[in-house]
Amino acid sequence: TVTRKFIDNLPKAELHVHLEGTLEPELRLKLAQKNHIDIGTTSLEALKKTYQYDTLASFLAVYYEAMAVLQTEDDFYELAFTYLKKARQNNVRYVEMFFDPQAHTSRGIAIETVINGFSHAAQDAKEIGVDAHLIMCFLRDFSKASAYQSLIAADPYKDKILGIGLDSDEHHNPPLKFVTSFEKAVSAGYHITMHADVDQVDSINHIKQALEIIGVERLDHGTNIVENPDLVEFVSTHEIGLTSCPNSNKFLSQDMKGKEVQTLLEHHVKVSINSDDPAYFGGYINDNYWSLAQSYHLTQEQVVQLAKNSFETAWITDSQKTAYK
Ligand code: ES4
Ligand code: ZN
Repeated sequence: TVTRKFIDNLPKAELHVHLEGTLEPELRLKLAQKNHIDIGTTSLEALKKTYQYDTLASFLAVYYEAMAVLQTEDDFYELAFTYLKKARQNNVRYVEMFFDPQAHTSRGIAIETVINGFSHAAQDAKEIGVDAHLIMCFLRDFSKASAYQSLIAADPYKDKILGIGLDSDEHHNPPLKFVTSFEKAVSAGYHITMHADVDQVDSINHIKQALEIIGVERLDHGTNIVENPDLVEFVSTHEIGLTSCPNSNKFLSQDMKGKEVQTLLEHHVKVSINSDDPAYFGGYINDNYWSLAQSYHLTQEQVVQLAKNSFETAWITDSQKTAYK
């Protein structure tokens, strides 16, 4: 078995964390006061009581509502740098962070404000020993035209963005809806990944589209491929990274999907452990490793393999990788 101390000390890469999902109620309250935004209460206790969700849709409603307090470049900077300091405390040496520009542009914030704030924080993270990069996501419950516009709008900031992802509500929003934008993203030199949230309707078909037609390099969640031996074989031979998020799964599916993670490890699939939306799902990356390790009695070897997989499926070159090992 493995101790909490072992997990805490292990160097890790985090590949699946939404910056907007790191907005703690405390910072939300502080920014609401600073920006004079009415969020219905000034009490932290009362605010925390509104954090109630047990499905992807009910979670996303609270999550988008909370973002209203993010207004200025400084706000986006503070959000990201606060997360990056916590990541460093968790011994995260390398991170690729998702963000949702459409969740901000749709309420009148310029994409420049969002990207400049986040990327400035990523630059400053070097000084605290974290190598940080950005993945821009399309909201899959917005139109395909909106995704395309978002990609065009990001063009002036291309050197600040490592990859393109797809998140938000998966129901009736398959990967193929966005095939044009993802093709364009690949030709522009971006890495690509997509969410395949656990226990979603038509998930296996969505995963097939993502892997076989769009050609994603990673799948976010995606652990239910264990149902389908052909997909396990595909993901294993093509070294597709799967970013699993135990505490998120526990909230939204009442199951950490630890059995699935263990099965994937047995099949040499490069699955990793991540925090998803740590301000909403009860903890940062070490809490996620720890809850999974405890609930499923993971061995030290399994935990080390999960951390190795996080570096091996990161979008860094082999020479960069040796620096972390
Ligand atoms: C998300 Cl858990 C999850 N699924 C889909 N989209 C998201 N955005 C933030 N967290
Ligand atoms: Zn996610």
